[in-house]
Amino acid sequence: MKIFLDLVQWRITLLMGLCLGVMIAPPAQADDALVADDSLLSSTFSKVRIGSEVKAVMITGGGNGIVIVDVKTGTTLYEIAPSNADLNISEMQYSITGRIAAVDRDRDGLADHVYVADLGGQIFRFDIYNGMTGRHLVKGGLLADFNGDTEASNRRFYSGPDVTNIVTEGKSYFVIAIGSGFQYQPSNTAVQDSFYLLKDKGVYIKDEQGHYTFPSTAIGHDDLFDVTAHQLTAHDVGGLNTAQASLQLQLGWRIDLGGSGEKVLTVPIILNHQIFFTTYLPNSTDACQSLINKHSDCDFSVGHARAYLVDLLTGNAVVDLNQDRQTTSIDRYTSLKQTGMVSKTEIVLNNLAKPMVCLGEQCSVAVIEFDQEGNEIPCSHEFACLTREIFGRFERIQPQSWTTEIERKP
Ligand SMILES: [Ca+2]
Ligand SMILES: [Ca+2]
Repeated sequence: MKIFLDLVQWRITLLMGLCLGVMIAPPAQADDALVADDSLLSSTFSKVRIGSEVKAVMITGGGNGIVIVDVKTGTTLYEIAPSNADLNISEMQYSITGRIAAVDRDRDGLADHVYVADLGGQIFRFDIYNGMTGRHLVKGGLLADFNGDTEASNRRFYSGPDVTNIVTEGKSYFVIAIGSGFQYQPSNTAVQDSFYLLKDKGVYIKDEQGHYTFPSTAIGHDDLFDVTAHQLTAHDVGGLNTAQASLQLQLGWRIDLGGSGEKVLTVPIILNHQIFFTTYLPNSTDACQSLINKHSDCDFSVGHARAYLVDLLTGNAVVDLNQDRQTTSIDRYTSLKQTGMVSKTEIVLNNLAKPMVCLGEQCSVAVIEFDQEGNEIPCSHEFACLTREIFGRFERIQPQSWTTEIERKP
């Protein structure tokens, strides 16, 4: 996925996708802008302070571990691995190929938390204690493990998470949005893949040593509230209250993807308290078999894609996409016209009056438009209905306050 936001005073270029890097550069640093290419893979760029020295760093997945590299000298400053590293984490037994999300929680330009996901369906958080030196610079551990013991639950994260800070009703926590999918077997239908929204409260709770805390055991697939059936729209008040209470108590929600072999292969985007993500669905065996029976070719490698837009806190559909006057689970997504995987997702914001969202060859306006009399112009088709909700009434997004990793309630 790519987002471009070009403003006179300010520039963000955010490049995400199967191979990705992230650069967020205010104008003073624009000349140092790092351009993402395939070689950057899971890398993210930030700054850390070691002792009194501020260093520009690349944080990158290397095999089963992570290294923090000084971008000026190429020196490895810190290594996290299963063993023989500055920080040893025994659970790091799987490759890290997806985006690494770095969060600067106090906006001082220094990264404070780093989230990574691996091919074993695990999610880790690492906390950077800026100003410390040696092994004390980073602490961290396992947050969640969404991989089970069966073929159906063998979930993997090839692409990384998006992370944001939630401040609501006096409660503060981070949320991590991520979807699972076996990228190297796109036609696989044996795994039940899911989309997850995980709450991380440990970034607001410190232990007696002053360190951020972790769950005593990793959060699992069944620990999250299953919103697949869209119970949060129940018409009976009792059912609705029960569902809302359960959601409040649990450490997040999950949607078990409903299409045969449906999987997430790209990084989601959290924006405007919604999550925008795409899925890939392979051609089904049945569909192929019927073609083969008719002596036609069937290419298993070409499936199709869906675009989802869901509410950040509930996983619910945000708009009645198919316009049948009820908002249900199928209003979460629209099927894209293109066949195959979405390799390139773009939100193009270089025209502030009319930003566009493009998924593959399909483009549509990303804001709600009004006619000259101030009446809302209705959306014309499902994809248009979905994309225009991404920014809604665009002026609510204040460029100076918006970053991809931190989102606060207006
Ligand atoms: Ca910071
Ligand atoms: Ca509907």
